[in-house]
Parts: sequence; structure tokens; C-alpha cells
Amino acid sequence: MEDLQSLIRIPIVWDSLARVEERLLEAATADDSYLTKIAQHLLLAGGKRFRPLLALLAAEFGDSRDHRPIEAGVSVELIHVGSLYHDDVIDEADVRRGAASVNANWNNTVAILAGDFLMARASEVAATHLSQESVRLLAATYAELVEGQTRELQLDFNLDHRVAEYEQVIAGKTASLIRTSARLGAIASDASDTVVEALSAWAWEVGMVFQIADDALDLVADEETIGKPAGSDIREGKFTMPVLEALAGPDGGRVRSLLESSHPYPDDVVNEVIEVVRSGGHIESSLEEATRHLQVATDASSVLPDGEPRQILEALGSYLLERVDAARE
Ligand code: GRG
Repeated sequence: MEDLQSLIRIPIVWDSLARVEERLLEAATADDSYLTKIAQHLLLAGGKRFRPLLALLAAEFGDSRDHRPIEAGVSVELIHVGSLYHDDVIDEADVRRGAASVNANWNNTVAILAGDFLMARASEVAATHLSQESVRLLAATYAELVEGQTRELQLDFNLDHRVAEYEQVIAGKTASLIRTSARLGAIASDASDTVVEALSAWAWEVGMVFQIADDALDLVADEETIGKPAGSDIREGKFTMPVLEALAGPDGGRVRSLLESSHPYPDDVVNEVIEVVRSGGHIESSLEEATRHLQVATDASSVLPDGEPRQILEALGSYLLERVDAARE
């Protein structure tokens, strides 16, 4: 399976991403060296940089070439990483990006403060370098992330919610920032309104594919591939699309009785739920739903000028689904 590096064969995108890395560390620098260490912790731990890459790729469709798409990439990654700091506190997670999470390495208080610091820096970067519309969009997206996360919390361990509610959660917590990443990159390169709208529509759908694929990976991949034990979502009471479909299907009674048992769930309960989900074909059906989103994405991108950037957009969508297939082999 190809990696992002060989998929996105536009040298300027990678050169700009190197600049994004430098700017991220600058933006995460505080007067206080203790805060700097904590704020830079997850940035130094890695991550795919999917959101800045989308901003830089979207900027390939515009007319101008200056520092603004880099700053767009910095601001969306800062929002993303800030939200991961908060997410790990909420989930009491120990590991993130293959490293100790900030809350585990230090404590919840500093994880929340450093997350806030990164969010604040994202606004500062955008207000300094980008348009007022971009600052507004980032703030609105930040609000959508919080709404998505809050919806998700209310559905924890809920055996009776529907796939439509799950899709509403992932739209808020994932698709919104993926869409904003592409939109800010396009705006920052002075792309036309038609191009900005097409890239936004494409990225929204790809954001949905991204999360559906990620959730499927949690049910099919081993710990080495996803950096955490399979079935983590079930353990946290997050019932994603394949589990919801299994609950509504012929084996629903069995899955319900397993998930109704007291939690934390023992490993054998989690493993049996995973087994029923897999054997019932629910991974495949959720990937079919992802493929429908991908088709809408491709339709949206069809108005973009033909050329290498557009071909890369189309390949990126398939790449997200191939990650799941590769993990199953
Ligand atoms: C205060 C903005 C703010 C948020 C608080 C915690 C929260 C509300 C929202 C969390 C939203 C969240 C964690 C969504 C999950 C997003 C997601 C798909 C994370 C994994 O992204 P990857 O795979 O990770 O791109 P890397 O590490 O590669 O960047």
C-alpha cells in the first residue's frame, strides 16, 4: 500500500510541510519553558499531518503562492492537536501518537491548559496571517468539534442510537476540521469561489470516509497497526457504525446482551462482539457506506481543473479505505 509521501508527488507541498513543522514548534513556544515542553510534546511525537497536507494540497488549486497556506496548515494542526490534548483527558488515554499522552506523562490540569494554549495560538496565527473569514471559520469549526464531542459523550454506552446519530457525531468531531483544512488552504491561495466550494464539499465527504475507516480499523487491526488494542472504542462505550449495524441485525440480541453486561468489559466480551461484527459482514457494510461518501467526494471534485492535484485528491480517498483492507490482510 502506498504511503502519503508517494501519493502526494508535489515537491512544493512537502517543502511547505517542512516549514509547517518549524512554524508549529514556534507557535507552541511559550515564555514559560515548562509550558513549552508540554505544548510541544505531541507535536514532537509525530502524527500524519493530514490536515496541513490537505490545506497545502488545496492551495495548489489557487492563483497565489505565498506563506498563507503554510499558516493555514499551522492553524488547523494546532486546533487538531489541542483537541487531542483535551480528548485524552476525557478518555483518560495513556498513549497518543505512540508516545505517553500529556495527561499520563504530566496530569489532567496541564493537559487542559496546554490544549487551551495551542487553541489560542491557532487563533493568533490565523488572525495574524489569514483573512477575517478564515478566523471566523476556524472559530466555528472549533465550536463544531466541541458539539461533536458532546454529542458523542451523550451516546456513550447507548445501545439504541442509530447510524444517523453516529454520522452526526463524526461530522462534528472529524469532517468539520478536515473540510476547514481544505477550505482555508484554498482561500489562502486566492482560489475562485467555485474551487473553494468544490474543495470544501470534497473534503467534507473525505472527512466522513476518514472517520468511518478509522472506526472500522479499530475493529479489524492489531495493536501494532493502530497503536492501541483492537476494540478500544467498544471498551470506551463508543459504538461505531459496524457495531450499531450488528445491534440492528440478526445477531443484535447476542450483541446487546454482551454490551449490556457491566463495564469495564472483560476482554472476552469485547472479543466476542468484534467476532460477531466481523462475521456478520458489518465491516463490509460500513465500508460500503464510506464508499458512497467517497463517490459524492469524487463528484464534487469533478468541477476542479484536471491535473495532478485533482488526481491526488481522488487517490487520497481510496487510500483511506485501502488502509482498512491492508489491516485486514
Ligand atoms: C476544545 C476544540 C476543542 C475540542 C474539545 C475533545 C474535543 C472537544 C474534541 C475531540 C475531537 C476529536 C479528538 C476527534 C477525533 C479526531 C481524529 C480523527 C483524531 C485522529 O486524527 P489523526 O488520525 O491523528 O489525523 P494524527 O495523530 O495522525 O494527527
